[in-house]
Formats: sequence, C-alpha cells, structure tokens
Amino acid sequence: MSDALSGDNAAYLSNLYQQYSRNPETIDAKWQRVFRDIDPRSSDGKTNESVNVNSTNTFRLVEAYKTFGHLIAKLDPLELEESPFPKELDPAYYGINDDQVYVDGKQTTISDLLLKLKKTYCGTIGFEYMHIQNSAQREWIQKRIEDLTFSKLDSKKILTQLTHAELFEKFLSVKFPGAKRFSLEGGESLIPALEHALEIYALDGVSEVCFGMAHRGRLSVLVNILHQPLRHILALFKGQDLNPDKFEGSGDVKYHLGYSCDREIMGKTLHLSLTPNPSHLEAVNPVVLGKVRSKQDMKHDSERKSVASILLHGDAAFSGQGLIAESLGLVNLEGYKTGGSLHIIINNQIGFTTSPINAHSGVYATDVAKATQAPIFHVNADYPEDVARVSSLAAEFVRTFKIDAIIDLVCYRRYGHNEADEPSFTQPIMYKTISNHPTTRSLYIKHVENKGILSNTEIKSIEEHTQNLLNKEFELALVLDKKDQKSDWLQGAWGTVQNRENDTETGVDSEHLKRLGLALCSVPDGFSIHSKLKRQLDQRAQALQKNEPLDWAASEALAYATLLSEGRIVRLSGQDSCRGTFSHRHAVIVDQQNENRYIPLNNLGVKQAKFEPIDSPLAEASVLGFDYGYSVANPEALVVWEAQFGDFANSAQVMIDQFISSAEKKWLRLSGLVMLLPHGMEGQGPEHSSARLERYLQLCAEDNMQVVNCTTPANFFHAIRRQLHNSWRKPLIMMTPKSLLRHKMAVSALKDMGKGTHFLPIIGDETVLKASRVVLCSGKIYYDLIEKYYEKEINDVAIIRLEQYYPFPESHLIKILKPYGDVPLVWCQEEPRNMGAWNFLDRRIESVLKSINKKHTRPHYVGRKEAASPATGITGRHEKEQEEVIQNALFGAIQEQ
Ligand SMILES: Cc1ncc(C[n+]2csc(CCOP(=O)(O)OP(=O)(O)O)c2C)c(N)n1
Repeated sequence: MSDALSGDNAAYLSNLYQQYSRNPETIDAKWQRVFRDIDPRSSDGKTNESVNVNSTNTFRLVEAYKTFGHLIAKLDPLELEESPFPKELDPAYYGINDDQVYVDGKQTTISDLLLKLKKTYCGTIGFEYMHIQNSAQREWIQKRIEDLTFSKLDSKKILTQLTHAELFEKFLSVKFPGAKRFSLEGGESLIPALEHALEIYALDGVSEVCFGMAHRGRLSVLVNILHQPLRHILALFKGQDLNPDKFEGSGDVKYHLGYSCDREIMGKTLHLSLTPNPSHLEAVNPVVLGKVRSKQDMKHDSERKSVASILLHGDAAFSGQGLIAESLGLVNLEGYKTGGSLHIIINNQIGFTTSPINAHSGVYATDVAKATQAPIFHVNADYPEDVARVSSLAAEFVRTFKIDAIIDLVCYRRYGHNEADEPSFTQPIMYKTISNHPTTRSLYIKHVENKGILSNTEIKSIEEHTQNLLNKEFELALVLDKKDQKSDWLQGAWGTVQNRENDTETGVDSEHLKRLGLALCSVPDGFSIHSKLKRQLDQRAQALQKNEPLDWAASEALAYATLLSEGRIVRLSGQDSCRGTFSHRHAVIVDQQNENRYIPLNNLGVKQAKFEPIDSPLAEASVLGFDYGYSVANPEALVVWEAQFGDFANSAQVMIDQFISSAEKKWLRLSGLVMLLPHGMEGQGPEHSSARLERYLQLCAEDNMQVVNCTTPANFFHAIRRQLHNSWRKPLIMMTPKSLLRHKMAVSALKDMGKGTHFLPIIGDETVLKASRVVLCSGKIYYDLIEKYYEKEINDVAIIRLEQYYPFPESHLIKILKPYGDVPLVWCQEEPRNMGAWNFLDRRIESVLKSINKKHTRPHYVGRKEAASPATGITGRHEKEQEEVIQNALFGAIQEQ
C-alpha cells in the first residue's frame, strides 16, 4: 500500500510548508488555505517552529484517515477478519508525541482528534474518494461526510422496508421449500438502500429509472421495489406460464424476467423498469445504459436528467467480469453518456463457492471503479440507517456530477448459492458464524427499541401487516388466470409498431433522392475541406446530376438521409465509424484549418431528425450491448452498430447470443438493431477476413433476425430502409463490403432506389437463360466470378446471387431456378467449407431442388476446404486459393455431394 503523505510527497509537503511559513503569499492559494487551517501562528504573527512541525504532521494524520480510514472501518457484519492496522493511521508514524495538536486553527488533544477521525472515517461506512482528481467532487463528498451523521431518518420506514424484505424471503421458503430463489437474506438492507436512492431521484426531477441486476435478490426487488404483484411470482413458482398465448415466447426462469410499473415517490410519479437479463452476469449493464440514453433522446433531454439508471451487482461478478470495466468506461463519452449511474454491489463476500481472496487481486471487489474516478462507499449492511444515508449521498453525488457512484453493501449470504446448495462444504467457518448471526431486521428492532424510537406495538403491527399482505397474495395466486395478464409487450413506444401496415416498398422518389444526395455533397462557405474529399463529393454530385451510377457510400448516405427526412433518428456507432474504417463514409467532415466538424447528414435542407455518428471506444461487448439497448427502447430509431472488421464482433458474442438473437423469444422484446460486419476474403489474414457468417446462421430460427449480404448499393439501401418500414422489428445482421466499396461494378443507378423498388432477396441472371450450370453465390465473390466470366467470354453459366440468407427466400429461389431445367447447381463460397453459408444452405437448397423435381437434387460445393483458421495471411496463397475457387465454380467437374 502506498502512503500519499510519505516519501517524495512528504518532502514536497514539508518544503511547501517551510515556504508558507516564510511567506504565505508565495505558494498556491489552495495550499495557503490548507495550511492556514492547521497553522496556529502566535499572536505576533510569527510561527513557532515546534508547533509548526506538529501541525504539518497533524495535517498528514488527518489526510491519512481520509485516505485509509476505510481500511479499518467496521464493514463486515460477520466480523470474520481483522484488517491489519495501517501504520499511516498511527500518530507515532508522524512523530506526533505531544498530546496537544492544532486542527482548523484550534487546539485539541490527540486522543480527541483520533476519536473524531475514527468516528468519521472508520465507523460502519468506509469512504473511498481521495482518488478522485476533481477537487470540487472531493470537497463535495468531504462536506457531506462531515454532515452525514446528522441527517434525519424515518426509522419506521426503514423497519417496514426491512420487514418486507425479510418476510418475503421467509414466506417463499415456507411455501416453496428448496426452490431456487437466490434470496436476498443477509443483504436485506438493499431494499432501504434502493428506496432512499429513489427518493433522491424523485426529488431531483427524474421521471424514469431503469434497473439492471442479476439473480441475487431479484425477486425481492421485483416485489418490494417495482411492486410487481407477488401473486405473479407465486404463480411462476408453481410453474405456471404467464406469457400471453399469441406471442408464444420460449419463456425464461423467473429470476431473469423484467417488469415495469409507475410508482408514487415523494409526491412524484416515477416509471420504474427492470430489464430482463440472461444468466451471463453483468451482460445487462450496457443494455440498460443504452436504453436510458435512448429514452433521454426520445425526450430530447440533452442534459440527461429525466431518465436515470440503478445497476446492481454481485461482488464476484463486479470484480471478475471485464464488461464492468468496459461499461463503466462509457460514463464520460459524448456518444454514450447517460448522466451517471448508481451502482450497488450486493457484496455477500462470496461468489458461488469462491472466496474474495480467489476472486480479485485488489483490496476490494470495487477497485475497478476507481479507474473512472467514481467514489466508492463501503457500508456494513447490518446498519440500515448508515446504508440509507450512504445511498442518499451516493444518489445525490450521481445527480450533482452526472457520473457514477458505487455503494459496496457489505453483507453475507445466509444460505448456499441457491437454496438447495450446501455452503459449509467450502466455507464452514463463515457459515457457522452466519447460522448464529441475527438478521439485520432483528438487530435493527433492538436498536429502535433500545433507543425508544419505536414501541413494541408499532413493531408488531408492521410485521402483522406485512404477513397479511403476503397471505392475501398467496390466495390471489390460487385463482390467477393467465387471461387476466396484461403483457407489457408492445406497450408504450412500441404500440405504434404493432398496428402499422407492412411497407416493403422502400423505394423513394428519385427527385427527392437527388435533392438529398446533392445536399450531402457540399460544405458551408469558408469550410476548408480536404482536397481529396472535395473531389469525391464533386464526383458524387456530378453522378447525381447526370443520373450516373452511385457507389456504396452514396447509397448508404441516401438510406440514412431518407430515414432522417422521415423524422427517424439515425444512430451510427462503431470504431472509427465517422470516417469509416475503409475511408469511404466521411459522415463527419473535418475542417483542415481548425478541425471543426461538419456533418452533412445533419444539414439536409429539409425538416429532419438527428443523425448521430459516433466513433466508439475500442470495445465491442459494451458498445454493441449499449446500441442494442438503445434500439430496444425506440422502435422508430435506426440504430447501427458497426464492427471495425466483422471478425471482432465475437468479442461481443454474449450480446449476440443472449440478446440480439434470442431476446424476442425469451422476453418478448423486439429490436431493429443493424450490425454492419465487414466481411470478405481479400488476403488480409485470419482476423480481417471473416465476420463468421456461419455463427449468425446457426442462431437463425423462428424468424428471429435477418442475415443479409448485399452485392449492390441499391439492395443495401433497401435493406437499411426496410428496417424501419416493416411493421415488425428484427435485428439485421449485414455482411458488408470492403474492396467492393470502390469496385467499379459494385454501383447502382438511382432508379434502382426509386419509387416502386424494394429489397431483392435473390438477384437472378438475366443474361443467361440457357445454362449448362447454375452457380449460386453471395456477396463479394460474385464480382470475382463475373470478372472471370467476362474474361473467358462464358455464356452458358448462370450466376445467381443470394442476397438474404435468412429468412431463407425459398419461394424466390424456386421461381428463379425453375426455368433452368435439369442443370446442376453449384454453391460457390470463398470461405472454408466448415464456415460461410454452406452448412446452413445445403439442405435448404436440396429441399428447393426437390420441390421443383430437378434431376440433380444436391447442390455441388465449391469453396475452400475445411480449415481451422478462416483465412491465410500469405498473399500468394490467398490468390491461388481464390483463383481455384473461381475456376472450380465455373469450369470444375461436378459431382453429387
Ligand atoms: C458470465 C457468467 N459466468 C458464470 C456464471 C455462473 N454463476 C452464476 S452466479 C455465480 C456467482 C456470482 O457471485 P457474485 O457475483 O458474488 O453474486 P452472488 O451470487 O454472490 O450474489 C456464478 C459464478 C454466470 N452466471 N455468468
């Protein structure tokens, strides 16, 4: 452990003080104030040297208590381990021998001073805030710490909250013994903590609070904080399915489900919602943040005041999951700010069977939060009043400074990881202590009785009232009918989606397109644009004016521009997405003289919604999770997350598996998120080639999402617009081009985006109607095939492009293949055989061929052979492999597979 006031720091301080003693005016005003407070100058204005040294040392002692006091605070309700006493907290360490010391200019005894310091910094709250570099924040906290013990609390309210928490768990344990509920027992103080934070939020004008949390205590939070009727939970314990019939969700376990409600708090109505989450601990955090941001944007709340978040964590998960560091890191970023979150760690000092010593390397499970300068308040959960005080303080900090604050609620887990688990196999001493440890509520009852705050009759009445409520709910659960359930599915903002007509025609009037396109080609007068970019924009303007074909970047910009002009927000977030990894997009143009930024898509010259292009931090999981969350809150926003290269999306695999592909079926939650995944074998090596198409295809079922690989800019334009014009919302997984961005043939005429046009799931070959073979392919390889086709002047091979893999366009394929008679069909892909679309497509194609009674019912595979690594990094080998694939597809022998 380092001592901030020893070594170099101490020498510096001592010199500074000597200088101050000689002439106070020569040092920084801030330090003058500090020294003035501890400087007992004699009445003649001269400094007494021995008093002087004494004061410097006293100053160091006081600072040490602020910095290290938490290390000896009484934080553990079980009192299992004695913390070593830091030498910095011992007056002898500073050579303080006198009993008389000076603090704030006043004389006191060292024993009185120590008493005060210990009471303030080493009680049942431990404050970690001296790492914060912003002095205003530090001073704010300092002042609050000094006032903390004086804050008035409503003991009856706290006891009622604890009683609700404790009796709820006991009730479940009696009614459903041994059933998994991941009880809050040992951490019941969470409920008063949340109530007190909500009061602060309500007083500060928050109208909506989004919660994210894992399994522990979730049922209690649902019932006691979100006021979900207990009868729902009881019905789930009995195995009843409460999902509305017509949506046929797959369902999820009860401690993953979400809920929302309106609650009156401090005379204000607050909408509270708990986001459903998967078992994957902490994965929900960025999703909640994205939801908050989206809701703020819908309310045009750029100050980020109206919607807030409270995130609850387990201690092992908070310290272990890297996603925590990623998500905390978003707090100050312009594109991801939400006005700060309150985090509460339910620190039961164990993770399943793992003790903290094996769970993290630092002193506390919360150490990771220091990196974002968040204050950390450790509090002993057996002192519910202190918990309430700290919670109010932390919530106020969040609201004041719009950054995160962390509460480390040090508690214990009364039973095993779940209620059927035996904890004394692994932590016998801890669990022996726990078995003899009174509940937080009974300790608090003792406290309020002894102090004469509440009478025994009042206490009994709280208990009886709570018990009656629980019994009544149990009876109601017996007659609960699924038909009475009102699902929150497609409520609120989603109501508009439900009743909308499907509008698959995504074409736009050519004149309107041209106007928007031209608006994108100019910059304001006096703006110093890079000459290369100027040339590109001029060329695009010329193409628009002369009705010449447009490239990928132009049609992407037009897709966004049209949606913006329809009043839809477009949010584009990803690594280097503003310029575009491949330098094609230039969604933000930078002035060459002063680096001012100009965003053409926000200057369309028509009434429009906001375009928000964001260069994301170099993180995938948190950012994809955030953008997914954003999309879930607003069905009318186009939310696009772009991977730098498609390969990197697997750093965010949990978001794809647990949310994007499955949330609709598990939790009845829709999303229209677009994932742009640069994909294609272009000799750039194993990690810049494959977006792992096969992974997405394997996840496809029950119409859960769309997987697309367009070969034309126009089709890309339609696929993007379709996201908001369809009557439903489904994630769109889009393989996107790299070299095709500049390919002379990968262009589209404006008329292909014009009125009456739409997305084409398959593009047939109109030039070859009589063929000796049909080659079916997708994406970039089409252009490789077509180049060879022209080079060799082939005229008997039809090349058909599959633009959408899923939903598989079966009827379109049937229609296109039928006229070709009994010729063999080749599936050509550039990916290795165990990757790409082959394993997804072969049976589907076979079924199509059978359905139209073709002679050859099995497609013939052409592509790279099975491989462990998706692509070679050796250019020569890549070129040879690619050439072989093309040759085989067009000329190779065909065998039934
Ligand atoms: C990403 C992930 N890894 C592993 C698990 C399995 N698991 C479920 S709960 C748990 C322990 C969590 O400990 P902690 O975060 O301290 O919460 P507690 O259960 O103690 O409240 C583990 C390892 C999981 N759910 N998610």
